[in-house]
Amino acid sequence: MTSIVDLEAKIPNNVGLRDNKRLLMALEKWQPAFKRWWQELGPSDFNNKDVYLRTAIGVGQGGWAHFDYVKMPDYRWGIFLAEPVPERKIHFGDQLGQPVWSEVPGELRNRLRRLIVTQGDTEPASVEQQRLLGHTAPSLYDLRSLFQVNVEEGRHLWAMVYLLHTHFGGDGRDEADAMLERHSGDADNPRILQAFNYPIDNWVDFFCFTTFTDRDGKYQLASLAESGFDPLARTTQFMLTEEAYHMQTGENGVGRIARRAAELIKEGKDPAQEGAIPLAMLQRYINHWFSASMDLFGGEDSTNAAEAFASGLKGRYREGDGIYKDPKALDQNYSLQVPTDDGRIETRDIPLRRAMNAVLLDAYIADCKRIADRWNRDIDKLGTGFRFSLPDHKWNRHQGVYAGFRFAPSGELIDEATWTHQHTEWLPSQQDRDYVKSCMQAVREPGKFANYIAPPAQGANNQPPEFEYVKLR
Ligand code: BYC
Repeated sequence: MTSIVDLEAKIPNNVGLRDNKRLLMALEKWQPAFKRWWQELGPSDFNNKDVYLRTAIGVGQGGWAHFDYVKMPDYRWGIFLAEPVPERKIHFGDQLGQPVWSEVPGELRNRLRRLIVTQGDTEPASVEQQRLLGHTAPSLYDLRSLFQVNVEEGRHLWAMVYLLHTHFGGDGRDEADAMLERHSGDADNPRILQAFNYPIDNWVDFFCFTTFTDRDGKYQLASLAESGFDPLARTTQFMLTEEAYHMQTGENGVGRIARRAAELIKEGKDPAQEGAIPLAMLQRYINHWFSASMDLFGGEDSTNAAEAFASGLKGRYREGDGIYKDPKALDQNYSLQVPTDDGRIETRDIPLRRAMNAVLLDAYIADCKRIADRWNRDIDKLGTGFRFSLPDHKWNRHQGVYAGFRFAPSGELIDEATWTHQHTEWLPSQQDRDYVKSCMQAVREPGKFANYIAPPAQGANNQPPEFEYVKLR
């Protein structure tokens, strides 16, 4: 059973919108609000330029996307769900082996809606955070990457809005409207999760965000792709296809900034005198975004997470690959390091189900370590002697069991005075921010790059780096 892709429709889709007039009308009513939001809070000032963009046109392996020049407001934001798996069964939690649901079970309605709203809220949030970045892009190649990420985050919002409209009636429509009413950093009506309220006004933040925060997106989407609620599983599965490019943009971007600094060091120059980013400064940005992104996993000991797992809504990373011994996760414990009020760390065993956020976070941290290793291998070749490291998972946390305690990046519990004295060595200081801002000069000639970033190893869609990725004239 393969779905029919309708690319001619006002809203391209493979969910049979044409045959569901009520839903179609509701979504077509939401569409102008989305377009208004894009004009007002999406990328500023580049909406009349031709950008070489990838557009999702189906869900088949290999040929799912089309590349061409398009003006961003004309981007064809569509609704695409991965192909259904016939006879799919819930493969974890209390309802193991039961058929998956195509409609929302009444008793899970609130919990599911909350998960979908939280996921959906991050998508427009990130576009808002990045709206001014186009003005300082270090190359046309990078400008295109930014806009590619932005339009696809817009499509991911559509993916969640589709679920809300289809499965949650009037409440869902209200939630879809609210997605465009909360705004990143708004004092009265901010985005739900804190990492999405920090402004991203320079490219060092952008590349760290796409490395670490988009990677949280990968892990959250992957665990929702295990869901017993089949429409959510199929939607998030397809979102992951696009998400891979966002993370690559980040990993390559940080790697290219590091490589440029390393090249200058090898030439006997000081990156700080050349408008490039010193490696120790880059490390502080990495520290900030890695720790802020760990907070997005929620508390390590969480009854919400236990219930989401037990009810079959949210599984573990790659649960469906059968890599966990017990798909019910019963009768097992997770050893959690917990700080005590008298200044010690003790190991406490908690039921595995309550540790589902921590289990997902562990997989995320291992992935981030592989990325840092790749950056290190690259700069090692230039002989800088510098090594990036990731701070301990307890460091600088504002959610979960470590919030409210002070740790050194090594994971050692420290007192407030030590933190006050040393935190500017660990996190970007105002001086760092001013310096990074001073490096953000726009470069708009095809094939040229700002002095703080090396060219990419290859261009987008097999085009060369000097391709005219955005037509600015
Ligand atoms: N900030 O039981 P707890 C992406 C709240 S990124 C503020 O410890 P739970 C993307 C929590 O809501 C991926 N509040 O954790 C990336 C709860 O409130 P209530 C986004 C927080 O609920 C880049 C209370 O604290 N997707 O896609 O198990 C660009 C206790 O919570 C935070 C998702 O997040 C926080 N950081 O887990 C574009 C997936 N953490 O109920 C896109 C959907 C916790 O007591 N969301 N709280 O009022 C979820 O699975 C869960 O909501 C969370 C939290 C993992 C976020």
